[in-house]
Amino acid sequence: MIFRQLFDPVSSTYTYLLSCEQSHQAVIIDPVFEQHARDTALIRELQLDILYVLDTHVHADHVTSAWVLAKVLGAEIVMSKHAGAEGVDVLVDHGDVLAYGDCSLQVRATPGHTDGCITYVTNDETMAFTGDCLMIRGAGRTDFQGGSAHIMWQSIREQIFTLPEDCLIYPGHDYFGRTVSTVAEEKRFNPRIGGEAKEEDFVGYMDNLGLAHPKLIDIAVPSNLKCGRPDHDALPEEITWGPVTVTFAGIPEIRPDWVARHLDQLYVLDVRSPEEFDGELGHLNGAALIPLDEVRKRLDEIPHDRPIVTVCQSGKRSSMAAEILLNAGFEEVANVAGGLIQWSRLALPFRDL
Ligand SMILES: N[C@@H](CCC(=O)N[C@@H](CS)C(=O)NCC(=O)O)C(=O)O
Ligand SMILES: [Fe+2]
Repeated sequence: MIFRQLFDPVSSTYTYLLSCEQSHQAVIIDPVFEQHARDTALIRELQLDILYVLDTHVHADHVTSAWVLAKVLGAEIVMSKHAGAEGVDVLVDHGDVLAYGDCSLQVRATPGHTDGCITYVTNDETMAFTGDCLMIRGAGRTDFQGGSAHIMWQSIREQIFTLPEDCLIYPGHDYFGRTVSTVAEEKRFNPRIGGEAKEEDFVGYMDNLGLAHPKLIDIAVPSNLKCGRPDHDALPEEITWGPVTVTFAGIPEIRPDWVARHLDQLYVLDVRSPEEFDGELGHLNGAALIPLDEVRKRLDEIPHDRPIVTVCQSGKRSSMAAEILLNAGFEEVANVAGGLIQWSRLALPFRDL
């Protein structure tokens, strides 16, 4: 299985990407709105076909990107039928199974943090995505959204602690940088429900957490009850001047064949050395040469009236140049993916025929 754990540092949320190795059919669990571009870049680079976007519950602290991802990737939104959300494509309940290629996730109802909380368990029972039910050495709060410490006690004891001892626990959040635990570890060391804890110990602990409400609760809950669907169905703004995609590394890249057809409307910045510029690989018609080492001090030579595409031998130095230009305030900038090596491989023209 292909597996990635992603993090949103603002809300301390973990997002999980799970995919079947053979078919590349995949699911994403608990994606965060502000991270949708990062997540789609990774999904594109790993060539995953997202079938389902899953939210473990209606979050109170951040807005989900479920609606955006479902729209952009053509996936279906999945939530518990007890969550009360509208716009859900697949309403699931305890015992349901969601398959992606040769892999599947079993739905376990684990209410307590909210009524509609789900724990997703992989078919081999090696991983459990517990959302805000059992967390690493903690548990999701139970003081709003229909929460109940008594119900959470039951959920954890009956649905999570009954999993194999070495089953990995992947929570919805961690506020201290911890990434993963196991059933055995939490049974032993969880300070709220581990060891000899009895129900009244757990409930007493949970009822006295004394946490302030999440800062975004008044925005997040109404929005998540619509699966993060924005007003007027506004999709996130896209780059419109050319076919630019931002990579998982955060670099705006542009398709070289489009660049070849639009050379006269672009400022082509070649950042190799003068020797390479006049060397074997050649250079693009009309390209300006500023070696990468000099870009920072020669910014005033670069025009602001048209998009800039940066180019070098393999697209590495030019991606650094693109970053320098973006940081310097140039807005329409992209790196020519694969550089002149790829340009040459594609037999794109170097000069007017
Ligand atoms: N300070 C955070 C609070 C986040 C919060 O309350 N998180 C919930 C999950 S939605 C929780 O259960 N936290 C458990 C804990 O902090 O121990 C915020 O303002 O967003
Ligand atoms: Fe939550």
